[in-house]
Amino acid sequence: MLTDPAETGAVTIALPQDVQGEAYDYPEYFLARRVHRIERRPPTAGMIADAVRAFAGKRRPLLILGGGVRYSGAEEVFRRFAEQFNIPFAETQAGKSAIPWDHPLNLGGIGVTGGPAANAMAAAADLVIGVGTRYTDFTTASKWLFRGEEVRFVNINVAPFDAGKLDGVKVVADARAGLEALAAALAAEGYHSGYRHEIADARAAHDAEVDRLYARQYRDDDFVPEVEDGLPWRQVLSEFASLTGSRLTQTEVLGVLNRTMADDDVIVCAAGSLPGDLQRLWRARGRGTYHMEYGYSCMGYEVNAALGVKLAQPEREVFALVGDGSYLMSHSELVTSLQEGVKINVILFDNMAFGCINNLQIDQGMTSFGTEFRFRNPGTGQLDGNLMPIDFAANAAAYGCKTYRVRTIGELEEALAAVRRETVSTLIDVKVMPKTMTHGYGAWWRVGVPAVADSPQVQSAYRRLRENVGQARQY
Ligand SMILES: Cc1ncc(C[n+]2csc(CCOP(=O)(O)OP(=O)(O)O)c2C)c(N)n1
Ligand SMILES: [Mg+2]
Repeated sequence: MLTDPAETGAVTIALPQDVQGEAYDYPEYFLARRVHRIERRPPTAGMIADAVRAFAGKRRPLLILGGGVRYSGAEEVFRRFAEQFNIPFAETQAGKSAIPWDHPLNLGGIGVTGGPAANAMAAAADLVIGVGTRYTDFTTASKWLFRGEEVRFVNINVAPFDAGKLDGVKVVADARAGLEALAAALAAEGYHSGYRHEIADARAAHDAEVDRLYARQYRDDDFVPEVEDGLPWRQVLSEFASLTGSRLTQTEVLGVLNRTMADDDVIVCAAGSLPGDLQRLWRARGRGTYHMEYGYSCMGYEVNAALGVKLAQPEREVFALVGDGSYLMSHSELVTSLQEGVKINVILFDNMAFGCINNLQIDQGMTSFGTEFRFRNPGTGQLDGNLMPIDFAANAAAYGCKTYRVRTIGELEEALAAVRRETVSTLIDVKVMPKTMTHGYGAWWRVGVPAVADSPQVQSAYRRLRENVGQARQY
């Protein structure tokens, strides 16, 4: 099964302790050498004919570049397909960095954590061609994103389960083989999209937004954070600034990282507000330089996976981008990296919060509850005391890492230059202001909200939920 591209994946083998000590005489043939050929599954003529029919009369097609494009080594074929028929493409988390950000057809990230270009084009698309995508809840904005009256789907995927999603035309095939066959058939039909200036316009709007966010700086008097919600953020930001001495915004820090990293440096990330910010803002230049765990968005993956990436690609500089919450959940392989002499770099974004969950709970009608890292207040008995400062640099230094404390852009630039010269693992403890991550762009995410509640805010969040569910596709 693991040699099947559709079924492959991580495996856990759990043996009871007593079984591990037992002996068993396996027949020799069981251990005989076997060669498993990993074939590129070709599409059938019938599948391609169905797919070509779905293109008929479609003027506003949109490609989705999923992780399968990378796993199949289909990057170049995908790029040529897009260029040949003038079809823009949107990136999923797993697909990002297959094709550089500045390709004229690249619209950037799509979905709940996507940006303005891809989401606007998705809303207007009349045909979506998903290549190697699982159409997760995030990519489809809980099936709400694609709202063109006539929109249909063509899905190239080795997994039949995924190929059938959104009532699509199923091209159950390897991404590269499927795209090659479809390109030949579409060329024979003389297909071409109907776009004129729309792609360049959408890209320009997206780029301007990224530039704006990379330049976002805090000012004491008139600053309004990107996530302007019901948290008393004015108070929280000034408390944060006086406690840490930092006035850095998360998006300006990402701008500096993007500008200073080498084209083949790898970034690793998984959970918190960073995946959304990175899918929207990260300008990936080198192929395979963006490694995001977004199957489960599992907190604690970042530091540990960075070690795995470094073992696989020792010639590259590897950076784990991790929130304070995720770092606290698990970072134990930092110690392993020191033990093994395998250098990784951790860039820790400390906003003293489960920031994205704080945003989410307030957006769903709650007040801030247990998601800011605050001391328990003896007066109220609640977790609403002062913010709890943690010296993460001291924590990693105790293990033996080289560490840096960052509160200004100057300190950040110095630290980024310094870590490249190090041979041991490093940690940069960057204090970033709460609420300065990006917000959403023309997407929605289905989150459970109580149907019955006293709070008018929760009642209205529930009404919004029902409205959006009503607009989403059923299947
Ligand atoms: C193992 C695990 N538990 C819980 C969650 C739900 N969750 C997603 S992000 C998050 C908080 C992340 O906080 P932090 O790492 O500080 O990132 P921030 O949102 O502040 O940027 C939680 C609890 C998860 N994704 N994975
Ligand atoms: Mg945090």
